[in-house]
Parts: sequence; C-alpha cells; structure tokens
Amino acid sequence: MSIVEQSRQDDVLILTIQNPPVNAFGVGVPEGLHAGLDVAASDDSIRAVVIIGGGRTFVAGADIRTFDLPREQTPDLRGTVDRLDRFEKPTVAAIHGTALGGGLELALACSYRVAVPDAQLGLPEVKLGVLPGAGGTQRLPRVVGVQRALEMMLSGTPVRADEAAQLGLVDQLVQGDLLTGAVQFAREHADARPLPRVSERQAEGGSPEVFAAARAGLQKTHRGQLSPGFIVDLAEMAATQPFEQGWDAEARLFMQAKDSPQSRGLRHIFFAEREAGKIPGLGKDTPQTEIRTAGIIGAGTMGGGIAMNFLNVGIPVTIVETSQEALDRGLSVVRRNYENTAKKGRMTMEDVERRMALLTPTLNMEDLKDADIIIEAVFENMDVKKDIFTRLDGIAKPGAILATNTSTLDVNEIASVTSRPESVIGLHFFSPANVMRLLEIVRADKTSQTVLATSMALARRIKKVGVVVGVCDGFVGNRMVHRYGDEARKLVEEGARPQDADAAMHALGLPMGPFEMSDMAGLDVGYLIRQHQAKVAGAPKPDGWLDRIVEQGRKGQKTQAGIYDYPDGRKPVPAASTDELLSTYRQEKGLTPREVTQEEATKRLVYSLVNEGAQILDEGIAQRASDIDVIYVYGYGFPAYRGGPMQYADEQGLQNVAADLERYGQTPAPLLKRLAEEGKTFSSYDRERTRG
Ligand code: 3H9
Repeated sequence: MSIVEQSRQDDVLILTIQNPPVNAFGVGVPEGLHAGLDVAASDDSIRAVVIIGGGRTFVAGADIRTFDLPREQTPDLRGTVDRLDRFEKPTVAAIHGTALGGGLELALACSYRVAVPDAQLGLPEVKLGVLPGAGGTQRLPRVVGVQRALEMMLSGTPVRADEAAQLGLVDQLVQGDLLTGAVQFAREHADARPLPRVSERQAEGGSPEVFAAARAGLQKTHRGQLSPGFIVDLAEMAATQPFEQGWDAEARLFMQAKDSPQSRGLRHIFFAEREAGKIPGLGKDTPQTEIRTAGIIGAGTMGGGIAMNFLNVGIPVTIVETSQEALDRGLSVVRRNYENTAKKGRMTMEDVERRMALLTPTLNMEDLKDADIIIEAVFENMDVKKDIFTRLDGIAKPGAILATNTSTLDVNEIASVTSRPESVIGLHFFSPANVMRLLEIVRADKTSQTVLATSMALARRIKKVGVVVGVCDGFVGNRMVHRYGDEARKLVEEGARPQDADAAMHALGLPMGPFEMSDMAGLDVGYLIRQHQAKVAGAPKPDGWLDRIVEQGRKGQKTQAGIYDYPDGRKPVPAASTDELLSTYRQEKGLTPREVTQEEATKRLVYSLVNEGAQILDEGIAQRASDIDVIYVYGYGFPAYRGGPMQYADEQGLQNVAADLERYGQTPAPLLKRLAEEGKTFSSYDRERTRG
C-alpha cells in the first residue's frame, strides 16, 4: 500500500495519507503528495484535489523521529507546502482528528480547509522547542490575526474546528461523512478564480504594543527558552514584511531551534513519556479490572487531592476518615479547591456540584466493600499501614486493587499482611496530588500483571503520567532527592549560603532549589527520620546544621520560618538567624568556609541526582533512564527543556560528568563509570536494552 493513496470521484482527485498511527509527515509522504499533484496537474478532467488522512486523524505534524536525520534525508515538508501554495487547481484539506504542526501548515497552504466539528487544529511546535517551520508562523497570523496566532503558537494549544471556523481557519464544517462533504465542497469551488492563497493576505492586528506585550509575557511563561522568542520575531515579520522574507527567516530559525539542546530535551521527554507507558513483558492483551468506583482512606491533603483526580473524570469516590471533624475538614478543602477553579472561570458551579456529588464521606471502612480500587493515604508509619491493610483484606471484594500512597515504605512488607499480595501495589502521588502529573506505580514482588496493567490504564484515565518503579527506600524520585539534599547540605557546610545552592538550580530553570523545597515540604519530616535512623543504629544524636534549625522551632513554611524567613507567608527571604547559626556551626566543627561557585553548585547538585539515578537504573528499580527523566520533569519541576537529569547528563557527556563527580569527591556509580568509559550515553543504554 502506498503511503499516499490516489482515488477519483469523477472530477475530484482524492489523496489519502496512510501513515499510521498519526499520519506524521514522514518519509514517503511528500513523494506521494507530489505524485498526486503531478497527476492532477496533467489531467484536464481533474478540477480539484482533496487531501485527507486515512485512519484516525489528518496529519499530526512533521515526523519528529526524522528531526535528527541528515537534512537531505528529512521529508521535505516545506517543498510540499510551497508547491501547494502555487498549485493551479483548487486544493481542499479535509480534516478530522488532529491537524497539528506541519499538518496544519499543509492545510494552510491548501486553497480551502473543511473539517468535522470536533477536529483539533493547532501549532504545538513550541512544546518541542521548535517553531512552525513550514510557513505556519507566516500563514496563521494572516488568517486568524496576529494576537490569536501568537496565543496559539506560544501556548501550543489546539482549537476545536468549530472555534477554528469562527476564526476563519476552517472554511466549512462538515456534519456528516467528511470525504463526501469535502468532495462536494471541492466541486462547488472548482471554478472559483483567483484561487485563495493565504500567503497573499495581510496579517491584521500587529501593532508594536502587541509584540512588546508578547515579549514581556515570555519572561513569565517561557523564561530561558529559545524558540518562543523566535516565534514572536517571526509573527512580527508576518505583520510587517513581505511573505517571502518571513518564509526564509522561518527556515533559518527553525533549524537553529531544532539543533538546540532545548529542543533535544523536549523531544526526549515527548518520547520518554510515551515510552514510560510500555512495560516489558506486559502484553496489550493483559486482562484489566474495570474501575467504576474508588475508595480512599485518609481525607488529608494527599487523600483529598487524590480523590479530586477521580472525581474529575466522573469516578465516584468513598472517602474514609477516623473522625467527623477530619472528614468535614477534608471535604471542605476539596470543595474550596474546586470553587477556586470556578472563580478563575475554568469550571462552572454546576461542575463543582456535580463533582462533589460523586464524593461520599464515611467514618466506616466497611463502606469500601464494593470499591474497585482502594487507595490508602494516611501518614507514613508502617504499623498504621499494616493495620489498615489487614482490615482492608477482610473488607475489600475479591479482585479489588489495594494501593498504598506511601512515598518511602516497603510495599512488599505492606502486602505481606494481606492474604492477597497480588492485589497490592504502590500508587505514589505527588503533592499537590490534583495538580502534579506524575504517578509512581510501585510494582511489588507479588503484584499481578492485571493489577499493574489496570493501574497504568487508570493513570492515563485520570490524566497522570504513570511510571513503573520497583521497591526500595524512596523508590526513584525520593531516593534521588535524598542524595540531592545531602549534597546541598554539604555545599553549605563548605561555605555556600542556602540561597546560593537554590540559585544554582534556578539557573538551570528549576522553580525551586533544594532548600526552598525542604522548607515547603517541612524540615521536621527529615529531622525525625534522621533522629530515628540514628537511634535504631545506636549512633550519636544527629547534629547537622539543618537539625539545629529545626531545634530552634523553625520547621519551614508552615511555621513561617525555616532555613528562610517567610514574612509574607510564602516568599522565602534569606534569614539572618540561619547565617548566624551557620557561622557558629562551622566554627564549632572546625570548618573553614570557602567560596563555592555557581557552576560547582549546579554540577554537584544535578550530578548527585544523576549518580543515584544511574545506580537505580543498574539495580532495575527504574526500567529506563528516560523513565527517571519523566519522574523528575513531572514530579519535581525539572525543566522539560533540559529533558530531565539523565538527558542533561547525556548532553554534558558522561565522561565529563564522571570526571566532575570524582573532582568533587563523589564516587561515580558503576554503570555511569562504565558508560563513560565506553563513550556511551544513557539514551544509547536505553536503546540497546530495548533492542536486546
Ligand atoms: C512539526 O510539525 C514541525 C513543522 O512545523 C516544521 C517542519 C519543517 N512524529 O501521543 P500518542 C507517535 S513538529 C512522530 O501516544 P495520542 C507517538 O510517539 C510536530 N511520531 O497518541 C506514539 O508512538 P508509539 C508537531 C509521532 O492519541 C504514537 O504516535 N506536532 C508524532 O495520545 C501515538 O501517539 C506535534 O507536536 C509525530 N509528530 O495523541 C504533535 N506524533 O506508539 C505531537 C505522535 O510508538 N503528537 N507520534 O509510542 C501529539 O501531540 C499526540 O501524539 C497526538 C495523538 C495528539 C497526535
């Protein structure tokens, strides 16, 4: 079967792009379209051409997998678009599913666009660190106006075809069969001349103020990123220069953006996220349990946030607490969260009531007997969790999934108190659980394939990115963050100020550094763990500088004082008391402070994550390096345009990373050392293992 099929309905030639799964503009597509256009050009009986996608969608964009190919092997989208723009017979793009990126650019170069009402049209290139590179930056402003085009290109968010029709982006909505409607439309417009060409139109609404505002806005929405600035520059060219000039500049800037580490990072995460959904040994036909109802134990911040994910997609939740007061408090927090969303105009009050009506509060755990999945979200204490799972074992119906939201504890041990360890799994949500997209899915030794497959599908259904991890202290994310916290504390002992360590991570694009994060999470949690561990080990009482801060009653944001002061409740301000405490501490311990450069701080912090990540990978706790990246981007705010810590290390070169680790007194993990010596990357390691 050819990638572009040709067929005829009398005087209309139909070109159907067949490149599953999403009809990306890949190898063979331009050749097929050119062949079709050759036929149309040479056959007088053909009066118009319809271009349509086979399968579930129109064209979802350029084939991202071809971005790293040598230029001459990349499918020539621009050449195809250019030919369509000049073509002498009417061309109609018939759109269903998605017309994204290069797909929409192809459609914009046609004379007309028709679409089914629920099709999605957009230019999401910014999300991949590139820009619309086949005329999109020049054509979209000429159709929908500069302001709207900037919004669409900078957010990357598509619009539905019915909205696109109002914007003039779609010429006609087709209610019935798309092909029939498109052919009819093509016939009706077959003789209309001159042919409408977007490239000949003017872009409206491009005042200097619009561009100034767009540039100022980028500081907030896309700080530190390359391609959004290019997009604004090109939209300005669309408004002020002849088409050809903008078209040429676009090609240049597209290549520059595509070849940047930022675009490599974003493309890495795009594929990593999809890869994370694939579990070796877990076939597509693995039976799944149907999840119609959920039970949650604990209506605290975590339990309430978890419940919201289910309510949002229409799954009824029964939520259990031990006191009426805790239950009422939990429910009112959920309601308040929804009402705040409604106040911002992102949902109606009817939506709020509809969701709240799905939430059933109870003090009786027996009420969970019919739930298809039960998630325990009480505080981190093994005895409490074991007690809950013992009781659940007697209550839950056979086949129900019993999940724990523990962030550190041994899921095997929790499962061992039940008579059905195959039904037990860890579902580690990240705070705030209704916002953060990551879900660590902790596979215990006896977790069944069905429970795992159901949990993965559930993650997608509640709009989370599920990543499967193995059992160990802290799983992937928190285990790495512990090492990062240790390194941050050491940096300060050696002479850095806490704000220097935080600034080192801001420089990389993280919204928070290690100490801002600790203050937000609460310093007492780590303190209690350290004290407990020392006691168990019979070691002396820990007396680090951070322990001393907690002993001053400064527990972080929640006490309005931690490593930082919080005069307005939220914004950290360096604290004089911390400086004093540190200077006394260093004197007492005989530590002579030295200057720590930002470069050293950044490397030591990120590489501590990478080093632990390599160890985790070697132990098989994470299945792929790219899974670790997904965890850090979706759970810890690591900038997607850096691709995650492992991809960042690949960009730096693993030899350099290993050498720096040694220089700063850390021992490279055996896997990292080996890959560095062999001149490999984490990506190549992932690829080899997938092939193997
Ligand atoms: C561009 O167009 C540049 C031009 O302006 C200029 C050029 C000169 N390429 O997401 P799914 C794969 S930039 C290659 O799970 P869904 C995906 O990896 C591009 N592969 O399905 C997955 O593979 P696998 C602008 C692609 O239904 C499979 O298709 N376009 C591409 O949840 C299914 O994907 C975009 O940025 C692609 N373009 O969502 C659109 N797209 O099965 C990016 C998908 O092996 N794509 N794949 O894991 C999307 O947003 C979503 O995939 C889409 C479908 C909404 C289309």
